[in-house]
Amino acid sequence: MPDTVHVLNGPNLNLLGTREPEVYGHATIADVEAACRAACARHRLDMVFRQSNHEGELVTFLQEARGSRGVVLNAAAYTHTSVAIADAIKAVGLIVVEVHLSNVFAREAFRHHSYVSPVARGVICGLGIEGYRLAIDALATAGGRIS
Ligand code: CA2
Repeated sequence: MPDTVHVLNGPNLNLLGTREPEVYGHATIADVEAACRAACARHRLDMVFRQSNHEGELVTFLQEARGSRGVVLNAAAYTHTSVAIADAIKAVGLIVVEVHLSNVFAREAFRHHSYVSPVARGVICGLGIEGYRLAIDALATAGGRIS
């Protein structure tokens, strides 16, 4: 289990590649999964890749990531609203790398605040699908858990 990375995706990310390509690019969620799988394989890490449109389900996914190497989390809109997701990250005590495809700081003011960032090890935004790969590289080399 410590050799598994969980890649968790929040609401509407299942629609990637179908709308707003100027914001989110042309990659589909299947492309994101394939890129993550290749990155994990390079580091000989197993991967669990999940997407949900439901806040509580994302909380469950985080709880199920206990014991893993870490979590790459794009909580999508819940980033900006969810105390429950922040609490779950604290509760599981894992390394979480927060990822956003778009540069949230170049967008609307409501996207500038994240409930996830204060409980994340690091944050990557604005680099598109590449951000997921960078987050996996970071988890592959980051040692241990957050105590
Ligand atoms: O940039 C990101 O990755 C975001 O997490 C994406 C979220 C947004 O609420 C965050 O502020 C930033 C939105 C994901 C919605 O994805 C769509 C994909 C295709 C078409 C429409 C929405």
